[in-house]
Amino acid sequence: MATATIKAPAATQPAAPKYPEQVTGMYILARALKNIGIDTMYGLVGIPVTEFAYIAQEQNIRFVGFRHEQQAGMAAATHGFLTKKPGVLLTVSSLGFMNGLTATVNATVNCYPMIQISGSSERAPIDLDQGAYEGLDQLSVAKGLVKAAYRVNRPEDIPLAVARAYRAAVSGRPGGVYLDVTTPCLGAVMNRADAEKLLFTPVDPEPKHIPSPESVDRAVKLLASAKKPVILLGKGAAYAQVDEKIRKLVESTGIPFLQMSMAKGLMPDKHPLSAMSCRSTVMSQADVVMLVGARLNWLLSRGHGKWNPDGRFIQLDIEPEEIDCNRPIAAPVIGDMDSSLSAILSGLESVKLSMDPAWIKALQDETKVKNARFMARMTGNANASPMNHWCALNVIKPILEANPDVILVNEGANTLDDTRDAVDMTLPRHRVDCATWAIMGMGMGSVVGAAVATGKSVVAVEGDSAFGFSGMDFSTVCRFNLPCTVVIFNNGGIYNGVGVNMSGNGDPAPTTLDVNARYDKLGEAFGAKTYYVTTPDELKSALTEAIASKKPALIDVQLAADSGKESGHIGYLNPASLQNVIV
Ligand code: ADP
Ligand code: TZD
Ligand code: MG
Repeated sequence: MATATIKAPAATQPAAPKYPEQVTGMYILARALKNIGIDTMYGLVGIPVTEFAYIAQEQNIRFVGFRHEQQAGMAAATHGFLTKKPGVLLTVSSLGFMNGLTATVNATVNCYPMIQISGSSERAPIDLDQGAYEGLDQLSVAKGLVKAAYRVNRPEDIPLAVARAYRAAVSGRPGGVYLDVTTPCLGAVMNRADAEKLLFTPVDPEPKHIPSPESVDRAVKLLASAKKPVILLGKGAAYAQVDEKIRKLVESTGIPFLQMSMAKGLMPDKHPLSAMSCRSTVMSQADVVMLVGARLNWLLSRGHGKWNPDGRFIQLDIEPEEIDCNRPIAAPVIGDMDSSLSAILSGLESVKLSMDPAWIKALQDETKVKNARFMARMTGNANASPMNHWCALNVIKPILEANPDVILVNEGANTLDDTRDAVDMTLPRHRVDCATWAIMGMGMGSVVGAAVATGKSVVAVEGDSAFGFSGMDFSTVCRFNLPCTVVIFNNGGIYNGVGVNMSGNGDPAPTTLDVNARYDKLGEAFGAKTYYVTTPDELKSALTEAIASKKPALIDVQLAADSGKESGHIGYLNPASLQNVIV
């Protein structure tokens, strides 16, 4: 393809300040963020935050500019999950704020620490509803949806406001925090020396929370009494970065484990104690379940359904209100994961476990059978033409497993469920997906956030519908020249491309998208290396080359339109399915 190279004009950023002894609120905000350890900001600029972003860059805060605030927010959230430090999102007022808020609320739901900083209009015309530029009472909108929300009106309050936002994001159960900074506050001028004196480093922003000895004792005794125990690891355990203690808990007790989607790799999925392939058996038979940073929410049938009604639960969590939310918890241990695991590990030293050795043997035997069945399903589809999800995953699985340090981002319905089940993870915090809310549209933001926060390579496996929510921000992957490969499973629709519009009016069905779309052309527009693949061999060589290149790449994988079932693995959540209604 012939491309014209347009030369950028000379720099357009603001000149050096004329009065260096005077500084603005924007400067103080940048200094306060830098001072507290924020080195990256994701966002999308315009009035009133453009100059602030320039100043932040000048202060060596990396600014990663996006095409849509939601994606910038998904990047900040992913940054928070992977690093245990709040990711920061910068938005303009009103719609920019609203676009970003979706991601901040999603971060709150998922317990990722992040801070959304938004410029806002001056108070007086907002409060009297007088039609201010991009006028919206943003603080009121954010409150109630996020973990904490603050507004800062005076430049001298900025360092405190930043410290409070940081503390709120990372302490206790992590979450999304909103910080509203008014236009007058951003522009207000202060004496530089006075401003510098306000900067401070907060003491102990993420305090330890030591569990009570009684709660630990109760949990240890219950675990020791179990004949068929299981340890269930969630993304809170992955987030807490206590990998060695988790390994010790599993290996010193020999108790089998399950891992929730984003906890995969905390223990290697292929570990001999992994019961991942016998989830139903574990749910129905375990007599003691130890939840480690996992909630008993819809992803675990809210503690009912297949679960053994007589099973008893131990739950390690930092959030006391989580306990008993769906089912009585016999042994809650409230504390930060590091402290709780330390206490449990030392408690376990003086007890004898009663686990039945036949339990492990039965699970390992079942694992062998189930894994063989799973592999037969993949290899049985190896030559499908056109390709289907399993055929494509049969190629992708060994490549990703041979590159364990690549972070896997994953969204879609069948694309999500099948990829999660197919690709074994080896390392902690190497899988980021649509998580607790099962939202589409975390893709490109998470790809950018993961690559920027860790410096690692990223591969995203995206359904064609899922990709559509964030596709334009593939341009951000390219602009920042990140080592990321985006793989799109194009089956032409939401779940598949064979939906039927029963009116016969010629419109596409509600689930139908574009099975003939050439997503690779979209990648070409931004200068990425692109591939359009129709066979397993083409996919193999494209993915291998793309990962090795450490450059932006996009692979459009042509699937059959009938590949994939409605709602993937969770069709039972549809209203008619819940009522067993047929039509
Ligand atoms: P999953 O979806 O993997 O099951 P969830 O997001 O439902 O995981 O649960 C994560 C849990 O981990 C939350 O209840 C949260 O309060 C808890 N958590 C997060 N960070 C910590 C921590 N540092 N120490 C203890 N618990 C934590
Ligand atoms: N909108 C948002 C924000 N989140 C959602 N989860 C949905 C809509 C509904 N939805 C799903 O739950 S999965 C999905 C949608 C639109 C897309 C599935 O299609 P896909 O994957 O192309 O991404 P498969 O492989 O075709 O199933
Ligand atoms: Mg699809």
